[in-house]
Amino acid sequence: MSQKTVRLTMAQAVARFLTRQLTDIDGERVPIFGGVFAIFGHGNVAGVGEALYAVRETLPTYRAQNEQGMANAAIAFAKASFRRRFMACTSSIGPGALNMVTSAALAHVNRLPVLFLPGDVFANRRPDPVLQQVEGFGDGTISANDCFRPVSRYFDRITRPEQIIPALRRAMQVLTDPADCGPVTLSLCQDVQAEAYDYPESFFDEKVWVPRRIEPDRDELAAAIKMLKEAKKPIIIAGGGVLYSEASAELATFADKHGIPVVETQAGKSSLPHSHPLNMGSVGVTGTSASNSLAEETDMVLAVGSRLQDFTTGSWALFKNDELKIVGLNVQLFDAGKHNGLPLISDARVGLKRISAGLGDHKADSGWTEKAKAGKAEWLVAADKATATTNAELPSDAQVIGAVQRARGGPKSTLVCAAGGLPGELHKLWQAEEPGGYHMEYGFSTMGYEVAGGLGVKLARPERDVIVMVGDGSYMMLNSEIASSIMLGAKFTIVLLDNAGYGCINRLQMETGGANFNNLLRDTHHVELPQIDFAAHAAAMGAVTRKVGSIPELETALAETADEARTTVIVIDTDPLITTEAGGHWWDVAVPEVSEREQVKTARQGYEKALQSQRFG
Ligand SMILES: Cc1ncc(C[n+]2csc(CCOP(=O)(O)OP(=O)(O)O)c2C)c(N)n1
Ligand SMILES: [Mg+2]
Repeated sequence: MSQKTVRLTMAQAVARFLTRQLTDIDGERVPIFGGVFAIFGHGNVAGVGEALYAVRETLPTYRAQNEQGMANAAIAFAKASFRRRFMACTSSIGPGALNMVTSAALAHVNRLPVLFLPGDVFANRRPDPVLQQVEGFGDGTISANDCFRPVSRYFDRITRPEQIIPALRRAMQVLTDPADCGPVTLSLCQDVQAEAYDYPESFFDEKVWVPRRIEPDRDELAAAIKMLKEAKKPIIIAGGGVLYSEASAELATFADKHGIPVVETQAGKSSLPHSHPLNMGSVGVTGTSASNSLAEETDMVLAVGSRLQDFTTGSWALFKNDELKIVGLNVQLFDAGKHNGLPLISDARVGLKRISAGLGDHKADSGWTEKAKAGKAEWLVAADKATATTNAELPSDAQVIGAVQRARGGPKSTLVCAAGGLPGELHKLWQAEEPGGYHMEYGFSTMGYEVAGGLGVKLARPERDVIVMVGDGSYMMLNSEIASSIMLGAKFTIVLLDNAGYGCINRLQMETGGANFNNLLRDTHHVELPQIDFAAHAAAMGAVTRKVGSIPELETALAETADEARTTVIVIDTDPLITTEAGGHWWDVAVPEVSEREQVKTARQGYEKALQSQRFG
């Protein structure tokens, strides 16, 4: 057999292969890789850098400011694309590579696709130790990039140029597989990037990837239908899998037809429009009173595309019905069978359709459906109260959310957030009308995701009004991709809530009996209290900036800057102590068993009592 071959370096083979991977979006063939984020160093500039230059017209390379920032932007791109498209990230060896490890974990937890291409040490070991090489005394095969292993769905180290052929094929399988989807790391030894090989031409044939929609197993489906028919008080938990399967229309039809209320996780919020009568809103620790009162009573949870993390289940103390049964409708058995749930392995869209067909005209008790609607009406009154305008000198996060919603909310906006007090408030209060209109990274809740995430969302969805809400702490941790957004003309709006510290952790500290210590800036060891001028800081990177002194001023600034051509940062001072009282649920945060502080002893008593409501296993 004589295969036609083409002589390329390994890095050139990677670049060419990536350009040939396509997908189909609404009948249009588009590259599946939206581009490559790159920060070069000696570990990738000569090999990968030269190769990316050659394909720059078809596979754009974007220069970022920080490897974690660029990786977070790439992950946000994939999330905003409902995993249908994704990006690659290349770094040098050592610090550049390890700056991406946190992002790899973020993608791993959130089941989001991203291709990491960090440079690695010389496979031939001739110049060892190279600059930035970590040397293992007892293991010659170890390099810093081994840190990617536990946080990659697939890891490979490329020590010969031909290894890239099976490695890239496997990488594409993992990136596009609905169940295994997550970060892939191909660690590219520097010398091997530059080595030539005669690659089969067929390796570079165009390939169109379409999402696999798994049909449910007949017996699992029958069991799930039977359980739903027998259930007196069923609810649906909508997780991120509903959005990734683009199953919103099927979920709405299902809820309407069978009268089953829907509660949303952080990743699943915006699965149904806020205005849908059976969308009860957020569930769990940051849940609405409407969702949580149903969850307390429910005898049957249909969890669709959810990891059932502790914020969703109220650390497994939320569900109070002894008869509770769980069906896990999920592409991944690992999630589907959690907490003794009946697994229903299926794509969300297909699974909902099949269950609905099996249920026929079956409807949940009308009393249950009516109770849900009444609970929602009651919740909306509480939510309106929390988000109403105010002239307070230091408004609450909820009041800022209300202002952003009034000025710029609506079907065209996408709200981006990740960590701090805001995710809980937004989960309860933000009103998303379109799938993906709410973009919350709350699997890893990584401080610093917000600004970089805004960039990734804007690159994926340029038609949307992207609004990032971020606390002062998260902003300080990672903000430099503002400069990248100016460079790329990928404009979005940042609303920065400055409460002078880690407000949510300070509140958690107080709730667990702790002294106010090391969270708010005023409670830290300091010689001088920092007075950070965030507007000046963002302006120095080229952003349009405003500092506003009240909620009405914020609304005006948001309206006035809506059409700015550049990324805009609006800063407002907020109260670190106020949160929305309505809704919510206990969260398991371990309180010390012994302490000299009376407040800790009291908190411990409350903690031990709360633990009694927890179901285990
Ligand atoms: C990288 C990272 N480090 C630490 C934490 C723990 N943490 C969660 S929220 C938070 C404080 C966030 O402060 P800020 O952004 O100002 O929001 P606020 O709590 O004031 O609303 C911290 C330290 C985290 N989630 N991510
Ligand atoms: Mg803060």
